[in-house]
Amino acid sequence: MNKTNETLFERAQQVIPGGVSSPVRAFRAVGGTPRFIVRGHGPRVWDAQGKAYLDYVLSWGPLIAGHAHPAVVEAVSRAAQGGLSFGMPTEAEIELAELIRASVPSLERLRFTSSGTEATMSALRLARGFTGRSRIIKFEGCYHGHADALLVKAGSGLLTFGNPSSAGVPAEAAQHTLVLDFNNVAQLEETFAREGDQIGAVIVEAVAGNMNLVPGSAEFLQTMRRLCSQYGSVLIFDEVMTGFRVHPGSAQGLYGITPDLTTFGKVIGGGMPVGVFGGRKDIMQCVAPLGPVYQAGTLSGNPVAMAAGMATLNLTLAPGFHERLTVLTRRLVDGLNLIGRDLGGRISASNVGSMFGLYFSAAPPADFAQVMSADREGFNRFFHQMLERGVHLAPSAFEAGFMSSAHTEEDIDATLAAARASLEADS
Ligand code: KE4
Repeated sequence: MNKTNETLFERAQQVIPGGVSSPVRAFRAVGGTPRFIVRGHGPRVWDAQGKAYLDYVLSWGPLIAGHAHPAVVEAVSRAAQGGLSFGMPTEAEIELAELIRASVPSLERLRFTSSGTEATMSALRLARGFTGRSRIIKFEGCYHGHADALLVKAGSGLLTFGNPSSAGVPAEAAQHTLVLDFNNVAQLEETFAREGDQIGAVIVEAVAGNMNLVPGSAEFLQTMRRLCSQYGSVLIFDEVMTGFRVHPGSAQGLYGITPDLTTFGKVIGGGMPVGVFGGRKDIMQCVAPLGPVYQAGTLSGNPVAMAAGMATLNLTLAPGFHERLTVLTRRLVDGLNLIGRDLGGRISASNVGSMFGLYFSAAPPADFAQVMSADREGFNRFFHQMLERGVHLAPSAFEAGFMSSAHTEEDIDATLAAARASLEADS
C-alpha cells in the first residue's frame, strides 16, 4: 500500500483515538491531515511522502539542539548498550540532577519523573502536603499538563479545541482550584487579601507558552513571590517549557525570582521522556521515602533518558549557546514584524530567548483576552500555506514556537520568504 499522510492517518484512526498520541497533533484546529514523520535531522523533519519541513515545533520544545544531534544519539546509543532500565538507582541520575542544580540553584533537591504532567502533579501534591492547604491558584490560559486539578481553564490543546476544562474531572478535584487572570496584579492581591492563609500553592508559567507566547510582567511575578512568602503559600514555577530555553538560568534566572518549587521537562530530556520537580530542601524532604507525600514511577530516572538529557544540557551549556540561539530567534521575530508592518499589521511577533510567538494581531498580546481576540482563521490559512512551502509551525494559534541551534540564518531567511509569500497569497 502506498504510504501517504492521508492513508497513514486513516489507518491510525482505526486504532488510536483521533489517530494521534496527543490531541494537539491531530490538526483539528487548523484542519487538514497531520504529517506522519519518518525522520528528523537538524532543523528538519521529513514526512511519509518524502517532503521536508523546517521544523519550529521541535517536539513542542525538547529538541533545542535540533533533530538527531550526533552527541545526543551517541549518548543514547551508548547508554542503551548497557541496558534500557533497571528500576534501581544509577549514577546517571546523580549526574543529571547535579547538572540541573548547578544551573538552577533553587532546586536544592529534585526528583525525576517521565513527563511534565507527572512533575506538576507531584509538585502540587507536595505543596498541599507541606502546607496542609488544598486550595491552589492557576491562571487562565496556562497549561500545566493533564492532572485533574490542573485541567481547569487550561491552555494548549484545551484552548485549541475551545473547551478549557475537561470532561471526566470530578467537581471535587477541581473545586480547590482557583483560576485567576494572567498578568492581573490587582486580582492577585485581592485574592490573597481575602483568602491567602488558605492558599497552598500558586502555579504559573512565568513565560506563558500555551496561549501562544505571553510573558509574565515583572510586577505580576514579583507580587506573586511577595504574597506567597507573606502567606506561607508555595510558589511553583512551571518551567517545563521555559526551562533551559529562555535563559541559561531558565525563567527564574531571567526574572531574578526564586520559586519554592520548580518543574522541568522537555529540554532536560532532549527528546526522551524526562520531567523534574524540585526546590527547597525543607519542602522536598516531605517526599517519600523521607516524608509522607507519596510519589513514584517505574521509569523515573531511566538511564537512556538521563543520557539524552545530559548530552542535551551539555550542549546548551557551551559558551554563547543561548546568546546565539536568541540572536537567531530575534532574526525571525524582527523579520516577521517587518512583514507585519508591510502588510498592514496583519501579524506581529515576539520572543523570550528561543521561544517565540507569532500573532495574527497588530501587536503581541499581554493577556488571555487579547490572545483570544487574534484572527484564528487567518492563522489557520497561514499555517497551511507555510506547510505547503515546507515550514511546519505548531498546528494551533495558541502555541508558542521554538528555535534550535541546528537552524541557520539561511533557514530563517527562507522561513521569512515563505511567510511573506503566504500572507500575500492570502490578501
Ligand atoms: P507533558 O506531560 O506533555 O510532558 O508536559 C505537560 C506540560 C506542563 N507544563 C507546561 C508549561 C507545558 O507546556 C506542558 C506541555 N506542553 C504541551 C505543548 N503546549 C505539550 C504538547 C502536547 O500536549 O502534546
